[in-house]
Amino acid sequence: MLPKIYLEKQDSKDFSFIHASDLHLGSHQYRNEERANDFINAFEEILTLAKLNEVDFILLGGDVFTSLEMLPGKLTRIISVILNFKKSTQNQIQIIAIEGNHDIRKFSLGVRFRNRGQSWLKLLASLGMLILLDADLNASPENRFTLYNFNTNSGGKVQIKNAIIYGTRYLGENPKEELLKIKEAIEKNDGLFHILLQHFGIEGQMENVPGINYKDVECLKERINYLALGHFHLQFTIKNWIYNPGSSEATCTSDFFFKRGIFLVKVSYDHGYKKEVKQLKLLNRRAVWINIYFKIPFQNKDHLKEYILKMLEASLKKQEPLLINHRNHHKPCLFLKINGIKPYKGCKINEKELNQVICEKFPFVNVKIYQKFTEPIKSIIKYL
Ligand SMILES: [Mn+2]
Repeated sequence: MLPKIYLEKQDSKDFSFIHASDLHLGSHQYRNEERANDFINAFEEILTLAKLNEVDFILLGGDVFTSLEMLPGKLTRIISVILNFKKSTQNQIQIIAIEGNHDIRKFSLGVRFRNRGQSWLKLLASLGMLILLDADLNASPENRFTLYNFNTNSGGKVQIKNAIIYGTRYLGENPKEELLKIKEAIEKNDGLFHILLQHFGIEGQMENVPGINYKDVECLKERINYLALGHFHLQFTIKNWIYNPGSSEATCTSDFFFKRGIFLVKVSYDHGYKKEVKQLKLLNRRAVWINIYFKIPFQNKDHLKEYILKMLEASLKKQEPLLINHRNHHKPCLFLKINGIKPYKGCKINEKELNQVICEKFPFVNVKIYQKFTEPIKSIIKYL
């Protein structure tokens, strides 16, 4: 049975929701405190946007957590963010999630824990803090998606107003057969708006990243009004029925270049369902790229460091208006590319140390250093 609040709101066939994915909570937590908090801030921003737009529910398409390893302080903050949200919205906006491949990943040893069935999402669901959809695809078609039970905190589908949301855990890289099983189990003519929450990518949407062939997904189209995906960190939509919002914060360098964000979806009913999908951008931390060229082969460590700092200062002077005028008040991430002539052996750059020195002197939260040099002798010969 649905909580009372939904029964009261059942009258209207119109509803709205937010679709986000790949939040990767827990990223950077061992290396950089501020960057680790960015991911929780993005989650908090999603919840705030849900509240401001008075949506009926929030969908999280998996990879909510980046691995099974989670520091207690970070989990404490995540729980308090959810509790505050629930309190301030009188528990009217449900958070509905599925597990992605990262939610079941043990990061440090690369061991997959899929068979042990543990995840932080399961913990949050068992505490009633969110709805974790997890269908049993091995059951008979009518028992695959059981209606979510708010007493046992389990089930494969949940109805909110006229939306019915179906969801499964991560099904692997090529869940062709599972998709047919899902299709079989989805009711045909119940008059509801069908959403399927899944964690997989579609082939061709990201260069050199494997995904499922669209033809294998297409079988779902006749049963699904909105296929809510997660997995690819790049945002994409296909033929007005497949939606992938992209990661909520940049998890790696390439994410900084991707179009990413969340979808705000409004569904109205007038002799059939009509959906309006709006892309919203989140206030993510920004990145700055600076390139430094070594014209000489450095022989002295201090000279090398001084040179980098001097060049950085000069380069930042030019970029200063850019740094100040941005709507995001956070200090940016710096991507520092160093190339030119290779320093001598005793002059190797200690990236950890250089990161620290730069962050102390300049307004950056973190520095990622890329070094690409040409051999000193070869380059000299070239100029002889
Ligand atoms: Mn992901």
